[in-house]
Amino acid sequence: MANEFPQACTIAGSDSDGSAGMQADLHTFFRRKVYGTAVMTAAVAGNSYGIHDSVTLPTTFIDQEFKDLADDYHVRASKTGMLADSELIRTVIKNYQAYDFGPLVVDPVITTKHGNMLLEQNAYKTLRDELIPLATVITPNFFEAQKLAEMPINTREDMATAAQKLRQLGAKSIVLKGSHHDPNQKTVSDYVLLESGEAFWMTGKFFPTDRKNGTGDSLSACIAAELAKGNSVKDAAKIAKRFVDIAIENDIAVGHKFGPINHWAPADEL
Ligand code: PXL
Repeated sequence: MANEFPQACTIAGSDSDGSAGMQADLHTFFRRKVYGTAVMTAAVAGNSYGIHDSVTLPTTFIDQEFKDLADDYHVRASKTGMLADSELIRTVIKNYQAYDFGPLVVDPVITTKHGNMLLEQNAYKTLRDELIPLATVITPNFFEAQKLAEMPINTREDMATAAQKLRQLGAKSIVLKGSHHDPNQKTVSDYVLLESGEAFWMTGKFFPTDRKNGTGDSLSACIAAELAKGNSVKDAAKIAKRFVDIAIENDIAVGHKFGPINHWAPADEL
């Protein structure tokens, strides 16, 4: 279709407080001027204090969500977030293989920032062995990278080694998010390993704020949005890092504890 508007899809869980999950992804798509669609896999009830309940959607319903989008929309890039268990991961894989949903950004969500489980205990093996091989890009955080690469990460060299291991799992490119656990650190460095073998660091300021919910979701959603617009993985990763940094830096007062990042922050020129 001539002049078709870029469309992206988040395949993820709904988070009732809007800070993370599907809602953060849709905020990001909107902010990056991409039309956002969503295949809902699960839903959590929570707020800025934590998550208090969750449900998964029936796999037949997820099949229908995929079918309806494929029948009408032109999804040019997609991302996965919370997939809850092995059955849901396999449902998503089956549908992703049946339809053209563009390049896939896999955010290998295992827990929330504050330790609530978003993936059943052993399902990370399904994620690692079955979904990651389909990924155009994976965006593990520090904890997820150590779990998936099966090694501790303490140094910059460890991050580079872990990224190589993650690529051996079959993901084409890796955006490995750096540690931000030291309240005295001044910067956070993410490591990017591209399909070509090119690797580089992305360093941003460390912001000591509690309003960081949805950072990982928004980073991976921003990469998917940029891919939907035709940008390279390299440019998409750089834009996404700046986008979330600006959204963390310009915090908004929403919720009383671990609040959301600010998707309205001035980030038009990236
Ligand atoms: O940020 C990870 C995440 C992903 N998906 C859902 C979530 C969260 C964190 O709270 O609630 C649905």
